[in-house]
Amino acid sequence: MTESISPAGAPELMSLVLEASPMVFVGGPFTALMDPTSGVIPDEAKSRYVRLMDFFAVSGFQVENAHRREGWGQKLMSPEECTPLDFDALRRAALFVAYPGFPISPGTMVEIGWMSGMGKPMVLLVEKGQVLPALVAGLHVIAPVRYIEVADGEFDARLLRAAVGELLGYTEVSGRRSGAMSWDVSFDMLLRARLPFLGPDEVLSPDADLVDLGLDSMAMVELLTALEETYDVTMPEETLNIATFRTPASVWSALCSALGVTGGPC
Ligand code: 5HM
Repeated sequence: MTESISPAGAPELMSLVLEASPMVFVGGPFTALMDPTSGVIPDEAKSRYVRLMDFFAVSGFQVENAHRREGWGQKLMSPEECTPLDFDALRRAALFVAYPGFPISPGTMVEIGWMSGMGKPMVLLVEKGQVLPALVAGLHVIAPVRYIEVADGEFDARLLRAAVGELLGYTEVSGRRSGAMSWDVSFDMLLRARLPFLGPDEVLSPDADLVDLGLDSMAMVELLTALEETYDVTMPEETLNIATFRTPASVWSALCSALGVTGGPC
């Protein structure tokens, strides 16, 4: 007998899920992108940041970004306002992802310095052919940094996912973190972000009880939407029940069936 999933009735649990989600701060050039007449960041540049933020939001991260906070230039803050806000956000962030800027963004350099000083992970999206300042190019020797090449700011989602997975300790194929089952890093990220009672260093076993780990009905619906968006798939009606969401293995196998992958790890 299967119970259907309803998002209703769990708003307080929703805030628990949100609190448990890791936060990513998205940085990059600001001043140099502002139109000199209007003071606003043009749509093309804005859409790159939005795509990057959407990538993380769909993976279950909370996303902070100063460009959006400051209305893309329309609500520009003073240096005394934005500096402590950014510093505080980076202190809380699990991850910093930024375009160093091409040409280099002075503010982003400061943020990179703060983050590496705190020993926290970051991904830098470096324009193809760009030569980074020496202390940024050499940062990976002293801090957890991954560099990803981009073309006109466009990033490869697979590379970014793999870099984030490495930095935050998720694994592309299981074994190290996910027990005996092979699932990919997106799945790991999407699921973990919704398990408030699973510690960041704990192994996510394929037969773990997801409800015990904090997956409530609201989070199940969110997870379903995130899986469908990330894997570009529609989960069949018959899989939308509590049994599917009982363990990582059952969710993964429903996803594999929806993707049409059978006979071995998907
Ligand atoms: O120097 P530049 O403006 O490119 O610095 C960009 C970085 O500084 C962004 O990552 C953003 O987080 C921060 N910043 C901010 O928060 C920069 C400005 C500059 O006007 C701002 N708020 N107003």
